[in-house]
Amino acid sequence: MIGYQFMGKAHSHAYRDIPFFFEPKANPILKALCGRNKEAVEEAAEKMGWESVETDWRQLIAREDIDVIDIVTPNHTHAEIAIAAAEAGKHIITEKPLALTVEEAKRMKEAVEKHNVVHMICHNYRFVPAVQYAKQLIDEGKLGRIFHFRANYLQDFIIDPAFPLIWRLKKEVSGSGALGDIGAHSIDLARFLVGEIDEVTAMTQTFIEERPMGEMAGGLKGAVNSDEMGKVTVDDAVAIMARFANGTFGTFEASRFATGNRNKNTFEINGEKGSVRWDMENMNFLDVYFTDDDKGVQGFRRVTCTEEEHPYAGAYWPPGHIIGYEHSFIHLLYEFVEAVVDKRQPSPDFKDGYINQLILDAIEKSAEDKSWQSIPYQTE
Ligand code: SOE
Repeated sequence: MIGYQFMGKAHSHAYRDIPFFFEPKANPILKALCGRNKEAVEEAAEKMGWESVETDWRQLIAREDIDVIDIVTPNHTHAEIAIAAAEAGKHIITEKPLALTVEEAKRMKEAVEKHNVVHMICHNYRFVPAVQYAKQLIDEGKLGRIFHFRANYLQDFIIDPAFPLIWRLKKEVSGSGALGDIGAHSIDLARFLVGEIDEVTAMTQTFIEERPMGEMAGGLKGAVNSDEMGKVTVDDAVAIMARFANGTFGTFEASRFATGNRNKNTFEINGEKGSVRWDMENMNFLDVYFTDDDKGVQGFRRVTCTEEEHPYAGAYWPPGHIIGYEHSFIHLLYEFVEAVVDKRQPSPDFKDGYINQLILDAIEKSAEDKSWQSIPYQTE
C-alpha cells in the first residue's frame, strides 16, 4: 500500500478484518507499506501490521512478491502510480477520485485494460448494507419509475479561517475541493442507484480565499507549519442540477461549510411507488415509504439494516448490533480480493472512476461559464 494516513488506516484495518468475518478465497497479506518519511512509515507499518516498508513507490512496484498495489495517496499521484503498477502487471485499487483530470483518468483506464489487471476505485459508501438494500429495492421495482435523486454531502471541518491550507485545498494536488472529494461519492451513488447522468449545470463557491500554510495531521485535522498565507484554489461548496438518461431529476450539494454537519452523506430517492432515504451519520438505518401501505399507516418508516436480508450485515453480529464506517471498507476490499483471486472485474472500477471524472469535469466547466454541460460519454 502506498500511503498510510486516514485512508491507509481504513484500508489496513479492512484487509485484516476480511478473514475475520468473511470466507475470502485468499487472505490478503500486508507485505509492504510505502511512504516518503521512513520513520513515520515504519511506525505506521508496526502499528497496522505490515511486514516491510518502502520509501520509494517505484521500488515497491518492482518487487516480485507484490501482487496488488493499493493507492491511498493524494489525488495528484494516482495516475503515475497506477499506470506504472499496471505496466508491472499488478492489480490495483485506488482511492477516489480516480485522478486530477479526465485526461489522466483516461490514461489510467487504458493502462489497466491494456495490461489486463484487476482494477477498482474505493467508493466505499456503495458497500454500506443500507445502501446495498436500497439498490435491491430499486432494482426489484419496489419504488417504480424514479422521479428524483437528491443528495447532500455536508461537512464542516474547514470553516475556521485558521485551518491550514492542506492538500485537499490545492487544485494542483486535489483537482477540486468539496466537488471531487465528497461530491464524487454522491455522483457515484447516483450512478449506482439510479443510472447514468446526461447533463449537468452547477455553481461553486469558495468562502475563505486564503489560509495559513500547513499539512494534514491525520484524519481531517490540519497543522499550520508556517506564518505564510496561501491561496485556496478549489471550491468549498458546489450545487448541481442533473438530468439522468432515464429522465430522473437530480439535485446535489456538497459543502465543507455546512456548520454542524460532520460527515453527512445523504440521499433521498422518490419514485412513483415509494421512496428511500439514507444518512451516513445514521448509516445502519434506511427510511422507506411505500404508497401501497394502508392509508392509516402511510409514512416513512425506519428499517435497521442489520438482518440477514441486508447485504454483508449478516456476517457480523445478531440483528440490531450495528456496524460502522470502517465496515464499508471491509466489504469493498473483500469484493476486491475475491475479484483478484478470480481474475475478474469488480465494481466500481476504473471505468466508473473515469465516468465520474467526466461528470466532475462537466460540473466544473458548467460552474465556470454558467452553462449546461452534456457528459461526453462517446469519447470513452
Ligand atoms: C474528506 O472529505 C473525506 O475524508 C473524504 O476524502 C472521504 O472520501 C470521505 O469518505 C470522508 O471525508
